[in-house]
Amino acid sequence: MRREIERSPQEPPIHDLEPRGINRRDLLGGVSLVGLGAAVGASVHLSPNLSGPPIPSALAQGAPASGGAAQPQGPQPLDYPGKEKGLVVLGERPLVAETPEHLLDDETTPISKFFIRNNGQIPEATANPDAWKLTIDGEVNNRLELTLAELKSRFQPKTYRMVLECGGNGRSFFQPPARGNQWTNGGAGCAEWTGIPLGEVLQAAGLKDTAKYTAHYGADPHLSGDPTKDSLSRGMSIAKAMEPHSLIVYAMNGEPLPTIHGGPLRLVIPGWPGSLSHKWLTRITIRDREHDGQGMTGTSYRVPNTPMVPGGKADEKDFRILESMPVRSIITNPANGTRLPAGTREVALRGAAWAGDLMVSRVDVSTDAGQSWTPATLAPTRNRYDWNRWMATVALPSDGYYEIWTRATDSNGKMQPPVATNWNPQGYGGNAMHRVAVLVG
Ligand SMILES: Nc1nc2c(c(=O)[nH]1)N[C@H]1C(S)=C(S)[C@@H](COP(=O)(O)O)O[C@H]1N2
Ligand SMILES: [Mo]
Repeated sequence: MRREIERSPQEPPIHDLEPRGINRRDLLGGVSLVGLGAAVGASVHLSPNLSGPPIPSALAQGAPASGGAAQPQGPQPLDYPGKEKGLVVLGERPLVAETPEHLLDDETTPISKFFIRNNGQIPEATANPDAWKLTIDGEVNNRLELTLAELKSRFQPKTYRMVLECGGNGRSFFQPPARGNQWTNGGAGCAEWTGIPLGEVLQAAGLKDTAKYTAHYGADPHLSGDPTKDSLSRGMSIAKAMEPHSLIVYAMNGEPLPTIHGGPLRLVIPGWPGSLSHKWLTRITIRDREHDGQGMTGTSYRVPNTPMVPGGKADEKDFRILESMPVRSIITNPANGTRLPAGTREVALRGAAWAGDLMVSRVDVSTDAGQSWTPATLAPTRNRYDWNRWMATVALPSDGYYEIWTRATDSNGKMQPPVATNWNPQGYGGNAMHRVAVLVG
């Protein structure tokens, strides 16, 4: 049986997933708003006829218990050293946790709020990070074996703030549900990554004419413990590997890369699915053809060339590898379910937007389900692959219930759809417009 890379064995079968509209994330909103004002109360319910963006009908059921154990169906808050409890566990073995949108309100995502995605076991922290070894082999003239210390001394480090986004981000918006971790929009974060451009290291190894594709290997044991199996082994075109922002990273937000994020050494391949950003990196083999490691075949990280019937049968021959991630914007403040004082007549919104390999050309917000739109102001990015923070103010003509929507458009003119489109078996590219509900009064 083929393993499905984005689905952890511990996840409930599809038919156990929460019904549409009762979204873990909304339940979370209900418990996490203590500092922001009361959650929207029992009067709130929402149109159930739109699949996709989160809708806070769950809030109408009252505040859920905060203890995950007491409420097995509710959101499971993460309990992990150095991580905020507000992160939501999507899977325990392997450990997967997402960041609710309102916790992505920092310009640079702190390590404590950064999402976690594993396919295998988490390796033990290494006692001597500088002695960590990376091998570059395959279609190269000089096989390289470099310690982290040598890597740092031989090459010029670069620091960029860049979005890392799981290929399955937004998967929960698909209808019928797609296989895998049910990410809302929280399988993404934007951190400052410090490392050595991968292209410079490949240049030092000397790429042969036959060099076509990378293959990534790391130190995380397979869940089964079987040493002959890789938890994950993905790869990319040489062209992507040679981009100046494709980094071999050893520091995150100015700190040594934490073990949970792949420390002491990982790849960060911005714009493309997070699975290319290999953690606990030990070896990159250059191949003369497309890599066929764990996570490269079948429908893993692949999307159909022609639109398929939602829930239908896939013809794997008609699939291509997912490369650049689609455009996405999120509202990071106010949080979904925020109650504003009676008489409030406008609300200042903050958010973030990004677009894979492309730029964000605009972000618009709506309080009338998309009948009219107000442009947001985009803050400049620091460097390519950084996200755009954005701001907007919208009028709230009376007290009562509002849904605020955001949509971004990329530099090719492609806009987020109101619902997740292009259904595919493993749920990639679910970039439906993000919505939050607020109650005035
Ligand atoms: N070695 C290894 N690297 C890995 C993974 C993994 O399971 N093993 N998961 C990948 C996936 S699917 C994602 S989305 C990112 C998540 O990185 P993070 O946990 O630092 O947020 O790591 C990638 N790198
Ligand atoms: Mo991922």
